Amino acid sequence: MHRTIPLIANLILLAVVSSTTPQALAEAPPDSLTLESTSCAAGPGDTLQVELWLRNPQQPISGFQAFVQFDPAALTYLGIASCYTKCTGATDPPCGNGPFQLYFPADVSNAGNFSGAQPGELNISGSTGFTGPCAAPASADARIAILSFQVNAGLQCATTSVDFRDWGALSSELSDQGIPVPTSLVATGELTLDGAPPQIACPEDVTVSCQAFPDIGETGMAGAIDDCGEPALEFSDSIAMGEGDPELIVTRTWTATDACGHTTQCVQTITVTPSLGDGDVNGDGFVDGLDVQPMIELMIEGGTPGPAFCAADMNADLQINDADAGLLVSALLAG
Ligand SMILES: [Ca+2]
Ligand SMILES: [Ca+2]
Ligand SMILES: [Ca+2]
Repeated sequence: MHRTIPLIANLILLAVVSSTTPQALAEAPPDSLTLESTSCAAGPGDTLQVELWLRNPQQPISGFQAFVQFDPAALTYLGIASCYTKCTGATDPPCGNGPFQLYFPADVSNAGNFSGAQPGELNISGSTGFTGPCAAPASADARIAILSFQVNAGLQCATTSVDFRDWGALSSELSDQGIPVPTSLVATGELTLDGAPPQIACPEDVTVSCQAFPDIGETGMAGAIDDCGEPALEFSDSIAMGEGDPELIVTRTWTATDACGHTTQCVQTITVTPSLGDGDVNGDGFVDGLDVQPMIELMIEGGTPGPAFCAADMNADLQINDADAGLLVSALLAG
């Protein structure tokens, strides 16, 4: 007989490495222009996307100018793969939903072509229309453009950033009806260019007793390495009854995640064998009436191997049911 026990949502964070990945700005400063990269999961030859956003406008915004700079030794601008999120006229999703209609340059692929341009410089600006459906000023967060870059060769694990700059006397800023709006500029911050997932090694498959199962010292830890830093390790379990003799088969999926969000998994099989429970379901050192209620809860809700489950499994069949409750009652009556 094969019975599947409800999957346990047993996700244990074993090690967390602080991530250098900039996240989308949950709380941007008022009236800000931001450069955001949702992922640094790009290595040499990969495409890195950086989005230009209007964030948290406190007043109507009808225009912007963004003078962008990047390290041309690290990144190559991919104009054709980039796009404005034009109010109208754009063809590639999600590039058809921005607040601004008029752009300079009209084609974002030419953002690096302007008088006096230096390598690594992009100039883009735009405004809402004077009339028509795109005439309303922006009043909410809006993605203005998606800028695509190729990560240059030999840069695995290098860091870079995409920033704002001034252009002569002009600043990167928002505006309304041609009047500059005091603007907070938020650049990408440091991006680790990482195109490779971590490597992971699972612990050996093991057989442990019910009581020993929750102890990671008994079942073993996975190991993981990443070329750009220490990855985070976590696992999740799914548990099913084994065939034949009472035993539980725990399929433990280990996942290593690097700071850029690449993941690698491996699977460990843990066989849990029964052991006689002592009835101390609440773990207070006594077998008494206080153990009845948690026993009933385990009977109703089920459970997975752990101190309470194993203590309640008084007939050692890896199930908590009437038989265990009866044995507990007998133990209580026997004093
Ligand atoms: Ca990596
Ligand atoms: Ca107890
Ligand atoms: Ca039992």
